[in-house]
Amino acid sequence: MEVQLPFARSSTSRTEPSARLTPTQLDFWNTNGYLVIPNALDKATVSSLLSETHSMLSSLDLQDHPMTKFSTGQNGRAHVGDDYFLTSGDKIRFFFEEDAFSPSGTLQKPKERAVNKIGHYLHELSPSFKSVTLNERNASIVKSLGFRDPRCLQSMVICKPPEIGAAVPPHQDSTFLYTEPPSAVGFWYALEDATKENGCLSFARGSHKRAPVRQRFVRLPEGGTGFVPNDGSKFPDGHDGGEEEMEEEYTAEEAKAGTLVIIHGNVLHKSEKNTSNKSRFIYTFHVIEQSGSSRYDEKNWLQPPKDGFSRLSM
Ligand SMILES: O=C(O)CCC(=O)C(=O)O
Repeated sequence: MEVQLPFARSSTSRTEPSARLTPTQLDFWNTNGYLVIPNALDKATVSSLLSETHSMLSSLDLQDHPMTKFSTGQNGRAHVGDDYFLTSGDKIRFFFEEDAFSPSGTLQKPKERAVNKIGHYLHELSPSFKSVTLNERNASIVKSLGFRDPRCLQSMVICKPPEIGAAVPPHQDSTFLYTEPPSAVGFWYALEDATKENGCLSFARGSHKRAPVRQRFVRLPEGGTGFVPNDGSKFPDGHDGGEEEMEEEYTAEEAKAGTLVIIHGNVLHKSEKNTSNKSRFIYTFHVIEQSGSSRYDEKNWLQPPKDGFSRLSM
């Protein structure tokens, strides 16, 4: 469901107005664990991010690429966890769709239609992605959600190419980006229309209040990555009170290009395979709390770059 209200603008900056969420938006967020904000990016910005994405894809050199596929670990396959992935936190790297390859391992799609995602440091290394990430407006949004020192720790373009763009199974972002206590929030910007046909997001509404973060996705001592039980806090406030097992129902949220979806780290969400002939490019980045007692540890698959995670604003 779209919450159509515009951001509440403050007059602190002429060039980049800050944007607190309105009471109606906050109410939707608190009830459902996500928020859809149409027209958050104007057409010119969307078009410049898309052309930057196309130019990154065309500059991808297959000769010296390890052909790492992005696997979410379904159907008995290992989750992606090679060195190319583990050291991508301060680089721009390309991860392929599993279905872009023949059974014998040959790439059978043009590279522009074979990449699953590009990550994970666009927010520092690409000026156009940096400017839509590290800014006062995004800082104001997360400050209205209670953040004190919000830091961006990863960013990516998810391409979901036509016909083969893989499904993303139900998950909680705090499984992958764990802080003690959990604090992750995702920003997801549609760069093209996301529809049921090309794999828009779906949410188990309200699951952020009942679904504990039971697992963490970590670097394994023997190498690679895997899921381990979470022995820390399972909800953001550190109180494990809301646990409730239930069969979840998912609500699809179609989103026009330029729409922002904000995602709570505990909310269960997913997207289906793109079986259509249209791509579904989106840009997403994640924010964690870094102030005071919030802790980010060395078990996380993603480790901070040498200067630490990026401040959302000065
Ligand atoms: O864009 C998608 O299909 C999934 C994105 C997602 O679930 C995430 O970034 O947490």
